[in-house]
Amino acid sequence: MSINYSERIPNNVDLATDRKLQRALEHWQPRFLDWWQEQGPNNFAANDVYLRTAVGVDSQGWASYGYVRMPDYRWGIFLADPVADRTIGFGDHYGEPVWQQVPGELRSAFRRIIVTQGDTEPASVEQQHLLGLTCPSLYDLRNLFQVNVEEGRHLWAMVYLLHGYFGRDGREEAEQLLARHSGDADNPRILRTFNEPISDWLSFFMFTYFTDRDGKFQLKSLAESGFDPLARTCRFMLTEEAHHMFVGETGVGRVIKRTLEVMKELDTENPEKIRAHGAIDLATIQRYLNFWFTSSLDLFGSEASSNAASSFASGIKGRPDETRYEDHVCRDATFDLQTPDGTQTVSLRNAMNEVMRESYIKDCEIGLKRWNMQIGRAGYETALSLPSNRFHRSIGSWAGLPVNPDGNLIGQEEYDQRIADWLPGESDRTFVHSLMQRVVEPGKMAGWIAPPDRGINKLPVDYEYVRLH
Ligand code: BYC
Ligand code: FE
Ligand code: FE
Repeated sequence: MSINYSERIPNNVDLATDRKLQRALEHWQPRFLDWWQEQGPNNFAANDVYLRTAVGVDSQGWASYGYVRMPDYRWGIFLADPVADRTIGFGDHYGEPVWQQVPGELRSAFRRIIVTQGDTEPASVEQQHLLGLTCPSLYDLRNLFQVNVEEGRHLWAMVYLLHGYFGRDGREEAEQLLARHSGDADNPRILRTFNEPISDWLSFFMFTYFTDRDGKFQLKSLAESGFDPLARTCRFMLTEEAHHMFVGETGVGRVIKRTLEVMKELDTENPEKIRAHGAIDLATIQRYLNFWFTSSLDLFGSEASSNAASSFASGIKGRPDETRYEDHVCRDATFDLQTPDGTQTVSLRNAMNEVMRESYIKDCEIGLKRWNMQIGRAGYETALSLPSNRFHRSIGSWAGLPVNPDGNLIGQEEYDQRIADWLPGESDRTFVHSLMQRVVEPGKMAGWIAPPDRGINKLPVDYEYVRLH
């Protein structure tokens, strides 16, 4: 299905044939733009940015590239093409035809999950609101904005479902998605990670590597949903998501590359000397990694969860890549959870959050392997690692416990003494912030990050990705 760009809201859902829905969304559109203006990258509203915009939903050639001023970006509603005769792939309704409407008894559960998903999208734009002012290069500035406009579009994706399938309740939720704000003391975003500040680019790269990857896994599990419009929306969102994680993986990789260059040049592994030379020592990179990885682990919810069990049973949310599993019903299967009180055997359905978290962790390992190969090739033995999934948790059975990065319970006193080695502290943040100086000459990079291997869409690295004048 091709995308209609002649309408106020670009879409491939035949919006023009549903006047009521179209009017409701056209009413929401200026509120979205006001929100973007206030909470988005508003210092750059007048600049041309070299962005990709979705023009179709095929995997081949789905995007077109060109200069756009961000407030003029064509945010729209794009669903992946329907799969003929699709059936529900998991849970109690396994094998039944998918739903084109939300079953009445599942309304509030679906609404809750769509709202939670929708809440994260504008939250991330808010978190990254000021980053453009300290960009390490025009290339990175453009990537930040690409991620921002697409997270804005992901909000549209969820608002379309709320308006289209949840009536007045859905419209009210859509308003609330613009009213909550990241870090707001009175009206914060729903999930903790989306209230954490992202005020430096190392955090941005860690966030796009680890937290956007939670997005990938949550979207994959919603792409299995029995509610077909949700599944199709999420399938297309995943196409966009790949670039966000690319920004994270290559961003962290380039920071490491620059650090290794400085280590070679000075012939030292001494963090102070590396810092004095304007690069970020590997121990600091590890601490940032520890923070964003563990915060993102919390986004999967508790290990044992009755919400997760009923989402799976009722066909709301499957496992990422559900087809790879043999048993799609999981009525009798069990799962052994490692809790602070020892091994606890629970029903597999109740452990679905943990199943997802495990596949997420495996996916996280891939980038770590690549980064460690870089370090190894440079002749150093230091390796970055993912801390234990029990470390620094705020959700689930390990929440708030003094656990070290190896996963062992230790005394609270020792934990408090060692925490500065494991998580970014005041002095780390002050140092990293001191490096955040804006570099905007085409092709130039800040001193703490190596240039990318290649530019965007086959253009050179020194292309003027954002026109600042
Ligand atoms: N922070 O049974 P439980 C993305 C709450 S990222 C605060 O353990 P459940 C993106 C939970 O809400 C993908 N609260 O968990 C990335 C519940 O509260 P209520 C986002 C939390 O329900 C980067 C209570 O604890 N998408 O797209 O099985 C940039 C008990 O819950 C947290 C989704 O998350 C937390 N970390 O699962 C841009 C998908 N964790 O209801 C975008 C939709 C749990 O009792 N969401 N709680 O008041 C879901 O599927 C589920 O809501 C969750 C939680 C997986 C988040
Ligand atoms: Fe998103
Ligand atoms: Fe994303």
